[in-house]
Amino acid sequence: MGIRVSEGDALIMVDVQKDFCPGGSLAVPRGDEVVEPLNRAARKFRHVVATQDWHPPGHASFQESGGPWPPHCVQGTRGAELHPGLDRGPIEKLVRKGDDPAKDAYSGFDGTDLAEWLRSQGVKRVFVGGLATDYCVRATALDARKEGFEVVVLTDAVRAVDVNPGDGEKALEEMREAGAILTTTEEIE
Ligand code: VGL
Ligand code: ZN
Repeated sequence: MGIRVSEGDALIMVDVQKDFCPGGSLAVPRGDEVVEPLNRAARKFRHVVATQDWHPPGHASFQESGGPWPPHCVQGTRGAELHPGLDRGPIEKLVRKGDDPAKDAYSGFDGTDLAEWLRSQGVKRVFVGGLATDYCVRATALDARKEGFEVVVLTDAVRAVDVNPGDGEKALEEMREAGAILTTTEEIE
């Protein structure tokens, strides 16, 4: 019943950054728990992408600028670094987004060359994990569908902010309705 990973597949590890993990400025509850399943999954893929939320100081999404979030993932700061436990070896491409001071970009496809790059590598299907289920994972998975990729969401390798209880579950349901397959890293081989 497993899903077999092949050449035309890519793993997208969304925003596994210090600021989104316990101790960070926008900590996702148990956010660090995505690291181990993502490291295990990454070994199976020919293509691994890591996205980074990458905001200039005073970004529009920060509360000081009238946005919803505390300052986080400011370009060049420790908090914007990938979680130290995340294996760098398998990462083939780093995608930074959210660098326009005036607008937020939750999706790894928003304002980046990710779709073109994936197509140039012959990728047809993307597996998505990381942080946070209800924001950047959701937006990245939905955009991947819009860009014509098959999408598999790794539910054991995502964690939600859950500003409102149930947001994470609702986001998973939305991704499923958009055609994403929900599975776990245990099911891929
Ligand atoms: C994210 C809130 C603000 C995320 C990024 O990576 O899910 N959430 N910026
Ligand atoms: Zn952000």
